[in-house]
Amino acid sequence: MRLSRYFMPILKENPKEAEIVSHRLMLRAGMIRQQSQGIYSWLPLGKRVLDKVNAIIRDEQNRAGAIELSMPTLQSAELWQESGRYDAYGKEMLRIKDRQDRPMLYGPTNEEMVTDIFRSSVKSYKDLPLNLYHIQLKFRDEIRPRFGTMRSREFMMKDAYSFDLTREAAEHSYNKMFAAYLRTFDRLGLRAIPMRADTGPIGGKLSHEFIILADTGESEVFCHKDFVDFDIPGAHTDFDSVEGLQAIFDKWTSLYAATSEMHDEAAFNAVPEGDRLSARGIEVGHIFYFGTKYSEPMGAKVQGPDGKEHFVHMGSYGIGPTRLVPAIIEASHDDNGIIWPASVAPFDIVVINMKAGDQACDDTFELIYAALSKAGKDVLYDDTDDRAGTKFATADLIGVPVQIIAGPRAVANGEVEVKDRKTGARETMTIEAAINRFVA
Ligand code: P5A
Repeated sequence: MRLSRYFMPILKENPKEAEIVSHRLMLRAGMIRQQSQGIYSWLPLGKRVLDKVNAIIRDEQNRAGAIELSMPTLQSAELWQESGRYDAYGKEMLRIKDRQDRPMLYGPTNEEMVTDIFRSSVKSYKDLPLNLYHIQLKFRDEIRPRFGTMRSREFMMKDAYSFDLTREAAEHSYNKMFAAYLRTFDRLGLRAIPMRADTGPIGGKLSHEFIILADTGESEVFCHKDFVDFDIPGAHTDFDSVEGLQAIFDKWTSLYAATSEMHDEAAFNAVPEGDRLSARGIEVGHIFYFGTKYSEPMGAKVQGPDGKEHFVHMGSYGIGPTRLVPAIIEASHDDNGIIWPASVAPFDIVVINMKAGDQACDDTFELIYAALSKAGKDVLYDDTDDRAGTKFATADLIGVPVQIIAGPRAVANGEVEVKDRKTGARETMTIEAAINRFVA
């Protein structure tokens, strides 16, 4: 991508409305724009990061056996009347009428709709287990939307829904998502700790929130500090192994970890004082097992091996991609801007031509840009005629992991500088060596 032809509206000044660093940096880097309270456009740079986050989420959902579909944002009120949640959900639900005066709503979640899909076609235990997910916009008319896309009214969610014949089988489905979430957040460069959590309007008794420790987090959390160094399940985790996944779940729930709603002061005080971590955190995921809460009122049942009909046991599993992007920034930035983990960086490399218009510089950078792009790298080529200082500031602000920099003097020597955004380390090398480093 040539920066001269890209759309990346950088802000020079700190936006006054932004209270936390991630919101400030997302606005300054031209990643998002607020359209109305708690409703955002994702501009091209932000969209690239969001897509990379979603690709990792999708990859790990698929690995764990979940199947992707796509459900609409607008739902009929009827389904919610069946489950009994239409009235219970309250003011957070955006209620709409269509031209025939039929009550509709902008979905805050999809338990009812997916249960309707399930009951329309699954009739036998032989089709179970089943886990269906989508990555779709949601709307919750939050009383206090704030911190940009961290808590917005319209937001994206990956929501998965599992269906099983028995409670035991449903627990295995829960454990699959539990392990998949640990892997997902790790690949996003985050350490998320599963904590016992309140189930709120979704319901059920078994539930974990996945929390990233951060001073700007909205949740108050309490946990054993050893969680910070626990091992993440590997890429070869067997998601069909009931014992294997139970062992992962047991290990990751063996020590104290709870959000403030579930906090048990006495149990926390039993943790040795030096091991207690009482902190603030950002909830990036939340998983639930709620048994037959939706399947019973909505009549979602299958025939079991005993020939009888059984209401299916369900769970639901949410991750917030549009919250994860600012959460990653909260965890990874410095005074100059964002520092993206390579896995979600909007570009792999930014190449900075310090003197666009100078023939030798232009020729050299065209060559570097072509070679890296051909090798499959996502490259941002700063070919603008901005001052070098502006270019460096922009490159640092947008947080691309690697910068390749040169002006006329370096180019005359056949050299470029390679800068690591995270450490700030700079290395001078030949143009060929720089290309080979990232192509090999
Ligand atoms: C689980 C999947 C649910 O809605 N139903 C379907 C269940 N859970 S939840 O905890 O309410 O939300 C899941 C995740 O969505 C993100 N999230 C938000 N992100 C940005 N702004 C919001 N207002 C918002 N509300 C929820 C969070 O990551 C949450 O863990």
